[in-house]
Amino acid sequence: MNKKFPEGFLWGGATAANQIEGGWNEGNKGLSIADVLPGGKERLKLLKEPGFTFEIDKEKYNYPNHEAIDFYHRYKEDIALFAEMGFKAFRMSIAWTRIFPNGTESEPNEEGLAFYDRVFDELHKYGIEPVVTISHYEMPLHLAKEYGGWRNRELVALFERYARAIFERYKEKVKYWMTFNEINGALHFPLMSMGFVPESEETKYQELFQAFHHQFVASSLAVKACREIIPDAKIGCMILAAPVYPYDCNPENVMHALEEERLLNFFCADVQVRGEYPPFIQRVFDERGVKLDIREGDLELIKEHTVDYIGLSYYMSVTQKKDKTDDERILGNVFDGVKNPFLKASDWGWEIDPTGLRIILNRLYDRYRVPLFIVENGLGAYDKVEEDGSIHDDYRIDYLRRHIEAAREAIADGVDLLGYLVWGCIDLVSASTGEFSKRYGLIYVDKHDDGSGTLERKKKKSFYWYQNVIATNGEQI
Ligand code: BGP
Repeated sequence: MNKKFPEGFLWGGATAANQIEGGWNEGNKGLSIADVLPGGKERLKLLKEPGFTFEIDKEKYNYPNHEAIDFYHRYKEDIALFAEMGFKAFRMSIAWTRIFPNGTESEPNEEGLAFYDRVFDELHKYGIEPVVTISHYEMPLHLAKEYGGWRNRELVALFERYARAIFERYKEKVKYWMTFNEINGALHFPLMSMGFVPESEETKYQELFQAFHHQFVASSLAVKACREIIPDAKIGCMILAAPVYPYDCNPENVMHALEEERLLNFFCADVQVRGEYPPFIQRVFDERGVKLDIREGDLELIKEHTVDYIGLSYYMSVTQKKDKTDDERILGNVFDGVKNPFLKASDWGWEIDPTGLRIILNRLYDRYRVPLFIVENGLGAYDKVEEDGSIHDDYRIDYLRRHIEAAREAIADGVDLLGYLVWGCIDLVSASTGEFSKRYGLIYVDKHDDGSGTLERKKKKSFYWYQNVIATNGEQI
């Protein structure tokens, strides 16, 4: 049995523009959704509340994404550290607002384009392959405020213009692309990726699924453009992957888990990989009063321009029970599931389940037969800096080791896996809470929830551990 990682396996780390760059108003960058999201508990609340105002109120809130970890100015130092760890690949996103500040301009912003040229050149200097997400949990604020986000069909053409501009500019430098980060995550947090919070419970699903449809069409147009402009590129979708388990063998719970699994893991991937809406979704639409406005040619476009691979994030599994009491619910999880008695949770209530990674990789590969790419996995934890400056994050090493082992098992099961990227390889702003204290990094950044800190970078114990994992191509973990 082959229990090795293949030659050329893409080891590395992953980030997103708004969570690392800072420089929120430099280089002619426009305001993005991420720039108006406050840090801390407020963020979680606002993400779900209808009537979000999109105003910056510095008296009331702090805005962690404004400076983030200042990658905008420190990218050389950071990339040198990634190279020291031996990264083969680095996932980052392009901020749409650096290229089209409002999203509606007819020409791209040269300063923004030039910034990413410098970043890609720096990566190539060390032989690191950039893996680029076109839209990672942010969009021009103008499009959210004035257009209503992805509910508006006009965004399709604006996104295509943006995608074409970056393919043209970076065709020699970027060969791995993904369209929308965690496209399916919008079922839970639409504000960041879709630019709106549904107006009411009654209209929620109509708004969400129509916005999904627009993103699917936009994604297909991007795939089409990518094939024309960069024929040797690979372009993927990106989903938040979490296997759904039934709480027990009560068939009612098994059926409920199956329905949840389809919606969470398979709905978007079916459209983007198989090129068609799955049969099960019609019932969901009927039960939730959804009537899609599908224009002529949309379904053909979706059918013809499917993705090459599935990028996925993996943090937890979800356990489902049809009727759950409040006591059974797991608090803090992104999903409304019940506690799994076999699993422990992180400090943020995310249930840690390495075998779940093997399960979901198998389920996805069984269903789609296209290469998979783990483009996010990691542990958000509180780190302590010792007096001598060292950081002993053995809990993170343990987490990563067990997940990499699970990935290796999945490869032995026959799964075609392109690579493994540690989420937040350098500490960054948490997407869901806006905190700095929820740290994922192998590299520590001296920046704190109240905005203080020198921004100094320090290597954690996990830095050295991962360096060895990569050097041995996963033989020593
Ligand atoms: C994914 C997002 C990332 C990232 C990660 C960790 O959902 O794609 O942007 O932030 O989750 O989540 P958090 O930052 O909320 O801990």
